Amino acid sequence: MKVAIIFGSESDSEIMKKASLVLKKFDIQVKGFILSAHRVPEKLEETLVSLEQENYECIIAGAGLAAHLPGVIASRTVIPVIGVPLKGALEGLDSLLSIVQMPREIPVATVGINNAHNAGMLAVQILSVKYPELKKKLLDYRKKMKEEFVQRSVLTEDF
Ligand code: RP5
Repeated sequence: MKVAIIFGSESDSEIMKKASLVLKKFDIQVKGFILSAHRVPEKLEETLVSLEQENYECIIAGAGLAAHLPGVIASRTVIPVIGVPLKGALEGLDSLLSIVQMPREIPVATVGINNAHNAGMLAVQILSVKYPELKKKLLDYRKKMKEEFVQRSVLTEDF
């Protein structure tokens, strides 16, 4: 089980790390790359070819501002791409719209602004269709999450 995480700048690392933490919790192999569709397009292209050859099953791509990176990646591979809009300006609305509004034929699944955690969760769900042991872990995780939520739902008297 292998997922690649690609983002446009070192300044995206802190947020994108959250996707990696989720994937590692589910014992998914993660490889991260700082690559940019406008700064190093050739290097991006080479990397996508090797991800295809190495049978990566999902790509999480984070970008801010004119966030074309996830769309460019999706145009060069049929590995499913999950885009993470990062908040660089305009509260992140610019990157959210750039990523979610992909024209017909080349989709990018898009999570909320800065929500790299959910990108990790969605990648786990995508892979769980193929791997029964991962599906079991995911169901156990959901069950635990639900139990913990219920435990916290009764507020103390001093609230
Ligand atoms: C995008 O531009 C990156 O994804 C980053 O979010 C934003 C700013 O990049 P830096 O100027 O910090 O390198 O390409």
